[in-house]
Amino acid sequence: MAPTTSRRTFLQVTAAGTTLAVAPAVLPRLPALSGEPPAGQVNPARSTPGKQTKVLSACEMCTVRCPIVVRVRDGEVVRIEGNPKEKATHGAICARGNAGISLLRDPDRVRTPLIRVGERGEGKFRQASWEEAYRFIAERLTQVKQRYGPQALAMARRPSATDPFLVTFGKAFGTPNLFTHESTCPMARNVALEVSYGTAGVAIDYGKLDYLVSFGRNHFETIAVPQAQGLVGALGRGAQLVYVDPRHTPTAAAATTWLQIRPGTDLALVLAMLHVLIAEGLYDHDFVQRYTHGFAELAEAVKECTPDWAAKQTGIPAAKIREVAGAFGLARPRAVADFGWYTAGYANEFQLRRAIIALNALAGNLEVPGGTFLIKGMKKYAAELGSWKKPKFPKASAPRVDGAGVPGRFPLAPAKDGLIQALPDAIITGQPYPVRAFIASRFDPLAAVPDQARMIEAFGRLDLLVSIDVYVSDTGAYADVVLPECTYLERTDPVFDVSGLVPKIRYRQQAVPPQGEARPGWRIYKELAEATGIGEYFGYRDIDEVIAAQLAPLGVSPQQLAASGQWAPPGFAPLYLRGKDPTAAVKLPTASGKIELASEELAGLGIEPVPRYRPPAQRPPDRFRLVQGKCAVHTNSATANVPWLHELRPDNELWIHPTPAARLGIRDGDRVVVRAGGHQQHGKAKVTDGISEDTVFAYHGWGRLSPGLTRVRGRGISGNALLPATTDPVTGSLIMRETFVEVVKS
Ligand SMILES: Nc1nc2c(c(=O)[nH]1)N[C@H]1C(S)=C(S)[C@@H](COP(=O)(O)OP(=O)(O)OC[C@H]3O[C@@H](n4cnc5c(=O)[nH]c(N)nc54)[C@H](O)[C@@H]3O)O[C@H]1N2
Ligand SMILES: Nc1nc2c(c(=O)[nH]1)N[C@H]1C(S)=C(S)[C@@H](COP(=O)(O)OP(=O)(O)OC[C@H]3O[C@@H](n4cnc5c(=O)[nH]c(N)nc54)[C@H](O)[C@@H]3O)O[C@H]1N2
Ligand code: SF4
Ligand SMILES: [Mo]
Repeated sequence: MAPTTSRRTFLQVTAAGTTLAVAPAVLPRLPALSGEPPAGQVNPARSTPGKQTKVLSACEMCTVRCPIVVRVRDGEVVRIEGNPKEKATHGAICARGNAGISLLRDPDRVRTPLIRVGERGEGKFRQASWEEAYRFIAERLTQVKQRYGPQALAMARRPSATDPFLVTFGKAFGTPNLFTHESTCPMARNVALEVSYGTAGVAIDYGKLDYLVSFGRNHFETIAVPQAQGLVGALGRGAQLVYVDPRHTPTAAAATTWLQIRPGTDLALVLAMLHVLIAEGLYDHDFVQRYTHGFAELAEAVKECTPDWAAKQTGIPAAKIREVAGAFGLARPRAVADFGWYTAGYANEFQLRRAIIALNALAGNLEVPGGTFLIKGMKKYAAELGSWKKPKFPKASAPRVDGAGVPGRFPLAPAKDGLIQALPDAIITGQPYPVRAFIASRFDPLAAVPDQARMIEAFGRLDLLVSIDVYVSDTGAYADVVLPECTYLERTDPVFDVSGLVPKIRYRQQAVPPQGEARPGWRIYKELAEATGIGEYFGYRDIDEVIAAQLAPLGVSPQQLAASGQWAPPGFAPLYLRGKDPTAAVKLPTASGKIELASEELAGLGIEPVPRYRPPAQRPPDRFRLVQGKCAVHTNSATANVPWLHELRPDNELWIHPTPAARLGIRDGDRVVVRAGGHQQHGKAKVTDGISEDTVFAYHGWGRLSPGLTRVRGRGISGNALLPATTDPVTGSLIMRETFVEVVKS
């Protein structure tokens, strides 16, 4: 059981640890903000004293948003559990989901609006009223707009249920420069899916598959509970898991086969698997003919990619490659190659994902149980969610500053996401036009984006930097204004789509009153818009009105939704379009209407239309490739400071293989310095043969800057302080695993 923190330690921590001029932890409880909740929803302000109630909601400790039951007594959350009715999670949540209570109570949380009084980064703020904070932001935004045009505002967020408000604010203001974190995460995969299937809405039926090859998708450590549960079920039935990773992870431990590959060479392995499937006729001929385009070109491209060739690239024995390819072919159509999730790794990532898609096509696994499927979204299969009424948005005042989706620049990069790593250059150079104000919401670019030094320099040039967060994050420490959003346990969010094999919606309802002055996103954006003169776009009274408008086209009442936390159209069974008839029509939104194994769209852009091998960057002697990943008990950089999770893993270490460690005189636990590009980080060595000799590894999320993160500031190694911001010219994705570092004992 996770430890509980007493009120006394709370106060001690607050008094001793922080240089922030924030109020002490225990603040008066304010009444719920979202008005009278619909029937079936617990009104936190009115629950019976001493009585425990349950609120059905959605977790936000990561962006998977699992359905949860929050147990509440006397306005306090006493326990968070998984929603037992949810089949995909089997009613489970992960350690991070469990620790939501600890985030809620963390004295480090920001609970009032803050206005900077010190230098950027110093973390010195004064408390301000919401009205003052809004006025401050609105005045600077208005000046920026008058002087430079609305495009001089950039807004970035980690997508969440609050998105409709942020996006509405940005579009109403007139800027095209809305960013997500995507170029730091799945952009290469998503662009590969878009090019190949015409949509990124393709998913894997983990629970029913018989054979999975996963190329570093580390399911049992970097967890999405529904996927992990599906895979656990499949393994329990005897499914095979081949896990490919240069590092030994919990997934490697659970796998039938772990292939310790040379970093950045997965594409050679996949091309060789394609070669074997084609050469030995182990693929689904009928599927390929009916549903794919460009097979002949693909076959030609992999003709020379024999297992012997791939063995030289990957370090995996040719016989093993043959064996895995053969077993994959025999297990079809319930054989799946994982598309992956974090794909901001290597320069060949886009073609690797394209080749993985080809493996799935050769297995003929589209739209059959245990294969891959197109997400059966609300919009297409049930009814599109409604929205509150708003005036037409003005036309964006300029093309995107980063060239995402712009012909001649990054035509394939999704314009809705942008390239966050390009923002510092635009701010610093003023090219192609000035960007002078930046609002980061539920997103910490200083912790999440490479070339931290350049980002800090850019922040120094801004007329306005705002962070909307639950903490004074690293970005927050540099901000002019920090606006405290209340945590997911203290707010109701709009309904969101969680469709899979059935269309489905879920929402997050408030369980307890917000602490301090923290406010929900729907209210922050509405009030900020009113202060900025674009209030007419936020013509709702409260979140209940937004939800009622969303549900209106669906024929489900807010009360029904509140009682179950989620809703799927009745009578809609899991839908596999080829489940009964393997020849059934599946029309894909590509030029050919089929899976594009070869793509004329790519050829037209001067990009290889079929995947071909490109080796990873060469490692200079005496240097190590720096690789990162996420750990089981933290979410990215977001939870490093959350007390219970911090206690479970307070730090990261540098994994280094015993052979190079011995050469460098480094023993387990020694302090080391890691250097790259004129930057350095200090940390502790973990000497282990669970990592390739040429590679060092550190979990992501440490080496933090903000004085507001009292437990974690200055601890461990930050990758982004070392990595350059290298962009893949094809997809716009960052390339974050092609940097070589020097390691010395300190
Ligand atoms: N507990 C927990 N769960 C999470 C998250 C979290 O922070 N914590 N974050 C969520 C998010 S945002 C994401 S994007 C996903 C990320 O989930 P994953 O896609 O699984 O990504 P990572 O953890 O970044 O990296 C996974 C593995 O890639 C390996 N790797 C490095 N180089 C290579 C290579 O060349 N080939 C192969 N095959 N493997 C390589 C690394 O050693 C690492 O073990 O997890 C999500 N789930
Ligand atoms: N070097 C390196 N960089 C990486 C990665 C890596 O492996 N190595 N991984 C990348 C990946 S996969 C991803 S997805 C990104 C993730 O990076 P980010 O997109 O920044 O996401 P998080 O770290 O999950 O959380 C960001 C912020 O959200 C805040 N937050 C949490 N809950 C709430 C809330 O309810 N409201 C508000 N307003 N704020 C909240 C947190 O306090 C935190 O400051 O980082 C990427 N960057
Ligand atoms: S995977 Fe864990 S942290 Fe993420 S939403 Fe689910 S329970 Fe919460
Ligand atoms: Mo991610």
